[in-house]
Amino acid sequence: MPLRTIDAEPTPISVDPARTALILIDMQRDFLEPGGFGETPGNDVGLLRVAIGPCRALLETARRQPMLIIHTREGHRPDLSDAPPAKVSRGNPSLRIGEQGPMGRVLVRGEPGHDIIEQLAPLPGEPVVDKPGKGAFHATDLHALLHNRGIADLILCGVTTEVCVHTTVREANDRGYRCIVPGDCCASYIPEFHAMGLRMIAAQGGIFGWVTDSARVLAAFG
Ligand code: TIU
Repeated sequence: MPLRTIDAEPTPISVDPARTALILIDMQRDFLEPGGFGETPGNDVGLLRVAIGPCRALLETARRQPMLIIHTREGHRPDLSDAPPAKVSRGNPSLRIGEQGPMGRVLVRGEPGHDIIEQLAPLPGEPVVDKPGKGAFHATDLHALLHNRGIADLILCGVTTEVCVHTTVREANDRGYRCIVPGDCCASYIPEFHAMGLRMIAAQGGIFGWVTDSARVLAAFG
């Protein structure tokens, strides 16, 4: 495939679409809609909705490319056997993981809150990786899926910037993938962490990867 050059910080980056994966991280009702896990510590979940439109634009463009598209979901088995007690017991949330909320049991697989929001619903053939942690590589088969398709570069979108997106970028960087993060396709409950999280990725000559935005990715694939 001809290479596509995406303008980015700290430098432009050229990618082969057939060796690139778009990974949409945890765009789930539990994080983006009221009554889910994201709201339980007192967060304003409305702050994350700005990422939906840009993610959708990238998803539609990626679907026209020979590009692997992967969706992830954070959540636990119904018996919570894969939920570390330290994760379940931390803080003073309005509902704990596994407790019943308006979208079913909080952060539990198979519950309505665990679903990906309808605007970004996976199509048949787009793998969905269920992950028990923040990073999408921890305790999942993501690395195998990428390796089997010869993927070298990742475009990472989703929520939240400094938690699951950042952890996944760090995991991917240590595994040798080049990570490209369109900042407007990510969002956080804590806006200054979003801004700093993006700066951390591109600092020091791109210590974890490249930062761009949806318009510059669309221009490269247009
Ligand atoms: N997906 C993800 O980022 N999980 C979190 O728990 N994020 C928070 O910011 N809480």
